[in-house]
Amino acid sequence: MNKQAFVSLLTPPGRGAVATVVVGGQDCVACVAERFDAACGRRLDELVIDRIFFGRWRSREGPGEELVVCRRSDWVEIHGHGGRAAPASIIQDLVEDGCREMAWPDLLWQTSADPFAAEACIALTQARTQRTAAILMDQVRGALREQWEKVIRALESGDIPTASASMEELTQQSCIGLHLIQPYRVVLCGPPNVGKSTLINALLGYQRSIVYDQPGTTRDVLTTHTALEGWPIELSDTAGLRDQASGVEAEGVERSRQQREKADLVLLIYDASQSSPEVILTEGSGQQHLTIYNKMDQRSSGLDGEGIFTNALTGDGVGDLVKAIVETLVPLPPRAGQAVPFTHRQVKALKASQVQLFSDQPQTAAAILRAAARVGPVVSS
Ligand SMILES: Nc1nc2c(ncn2[C@@H]2O[C@H](COP(=O)(O)OP(=O)(O)OP(=O)(O)O)[C@@H](O)[C@H]2O)c(=O)[nH]1
Ligand SMILES: [Mg+2]
Repeated sequence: MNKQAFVSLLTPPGRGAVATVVVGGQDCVACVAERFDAACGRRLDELVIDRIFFGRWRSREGPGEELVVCRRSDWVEIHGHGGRAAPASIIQDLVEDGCREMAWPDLLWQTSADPFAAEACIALTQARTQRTAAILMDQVRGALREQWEKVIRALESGDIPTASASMEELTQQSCIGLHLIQPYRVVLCGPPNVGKSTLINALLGYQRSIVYDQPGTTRDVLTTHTALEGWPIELSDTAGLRDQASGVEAEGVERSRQQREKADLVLLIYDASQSSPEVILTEGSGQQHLTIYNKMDQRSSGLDGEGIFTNALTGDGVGDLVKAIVETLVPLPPRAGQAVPFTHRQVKALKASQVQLFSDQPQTAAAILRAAARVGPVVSS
């Protein structure tokens, strides 16, 4: 018989000492009570909330297992053996008893009063740096919700200047917010043999790309993940660009072009030992780029180009390059506690609301924001 209860595995799949299964919903205590015998002899509904109790799980198949149960005010946690099989068997027992199994993000989404906090918790599991995690933690604590509500109040009361200024600030921050999980794409390109691969290795701090003193060494696009000043970055090394390339090399040049088109920032690398390096144009004008002259140790006296000078072999100038990359990608990092929209769902709602505001429909703009601040059935990232 179906119960008003759901069950979810909270710990990630794979090896682990302990797995945590959570049972929620109106009938959660009754469901767990059917299976759990506390060693102290008391029934689950008599157990003190927020205290852990050791006992035995009675499984339909097999001998069951010894585990720990903790009754919370709205749900029950079961902490048992880790791995895949042990929690799967507990979940199966509960599903057979009438509980509904739910993926943990859906559980979080459906049980949270604040969808922004729920989305931030989900995103936190994918945050790769402390800096991005700290920004998401601010949203868990309510930064985005507060600002969102401020905009709604301003729209509803007709305070349009405050509403549009706050929305503009949110829109600016969303450019960063959408890169808290998805890294910025930075693509290195330039003529053959200028030191692109050596520079990638210098940025990463280890030998990822093959370096060789002959042109045409890198053929395919090679991507690597790193973090610069706490911002997640995907670095792509590409084949040296030259017009006469043919065969495999020509394919590499074409892939390099495709990679550049997807980039958030293109690093154009030139050889500082040449007085007039061949100019490379970035297709798709308006694409952000930085000009770098590598091999500054062999700098030609005839070179008068402007850019960042590096020596990829010694690391000289690489710090300036990192600084320039970060300042270009993240010109206005959020202040501590600032509201940052970070999912496409939030940004879509914000844009739709702004469109209504521009069309002189503040009440509709407010309604769109209000709808996006309510918990819905679908989780989108
Ligand atoms: N003197 C000097 N040599 C460098 C510097 N950076 C790279 N090199 C050398 O330049 C040569 C080419 O380096 P790579 O990093 O393979 O150059 P690339 O641009 O990736 O070359 P392709 O993949 O063939 O397009 C190697 O012998 C490097 O050791 C530098 O700053 N100064
Ligand atoms: Mg290379």
